[in-house]
Amino acid sequence: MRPDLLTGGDARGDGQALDGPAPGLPVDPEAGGGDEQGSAGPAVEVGVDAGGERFVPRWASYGRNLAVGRSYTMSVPSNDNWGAGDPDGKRLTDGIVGPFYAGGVTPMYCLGWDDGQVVDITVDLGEPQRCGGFRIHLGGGWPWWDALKGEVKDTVEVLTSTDGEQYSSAGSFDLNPRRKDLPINLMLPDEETLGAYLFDLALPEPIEARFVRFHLTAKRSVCVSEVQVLDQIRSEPFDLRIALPDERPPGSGEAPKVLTPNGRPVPAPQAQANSAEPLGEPVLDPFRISVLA
Ligand SMILES: [Ca+2]
Repeated sequence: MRPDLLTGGDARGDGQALDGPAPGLPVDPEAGGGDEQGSAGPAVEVGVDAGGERFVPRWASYGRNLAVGRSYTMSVPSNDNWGAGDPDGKRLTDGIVGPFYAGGVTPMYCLGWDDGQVVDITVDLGEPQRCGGFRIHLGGGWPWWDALKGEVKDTVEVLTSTDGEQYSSAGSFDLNPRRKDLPINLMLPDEETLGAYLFDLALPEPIEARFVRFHLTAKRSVCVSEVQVLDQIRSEPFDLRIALPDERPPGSGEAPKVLTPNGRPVPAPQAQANSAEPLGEPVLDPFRISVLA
């Protein structure tokens, strides 16, 4: 079992509780989960922080792409499914990355390979360079597997070499990242799926390499629009610092605000004035007004 499943709760961040009630929610004795004697198990008090390590998102930044414009070889040529192909032999390092969405025009930016094919894409950086990480934009083809649902079965390993003869592994891409693993500065498609993505593989410390090989094993009709070699990939804690309405700095003179039902903060006096008009129905929870105003 993956370690993050052991924590229970909504570890994927996708709203699907994995096991048992979410922390802080009351336990329903009729819903099972008790011991063999039929008791309901330990009760969870409503509104009490169940504790645990606070999750802080991370902000990713990417260094210089050492592979852009560089030549590459492929052990298996691209197919031409849905407009895929590589007529000039430049598409994988032309700096153009395909959409974060499968289908539509995506294959037209890509090279394609079919289920069962194993291809080595080897980029020549021209001279030995310090490499801090790698990226590959990959997706369907068909089917349109959603990486966020853990559906991707393709694999991509990176191997590097200084002489073009002896290669050693630099690790494999995680092609099924969890929501918590995605950088906070990524904007997902509206459906919040990842049918295609510019996956990254950051190294714990830079390595010296001239040749970088992406060893792809296709488990479907897969599309790849770009491979990248970065001099660095940084991932730093980034707290969104969403302030609750009652968290005004003391003495700041900032007007108290309340949240509308759709989450927009508005000045409390304005909200109270608006709540009686035009239909006479309050737009705010009276409890919040009385506490926060
Ligand atoms: Ca490209």
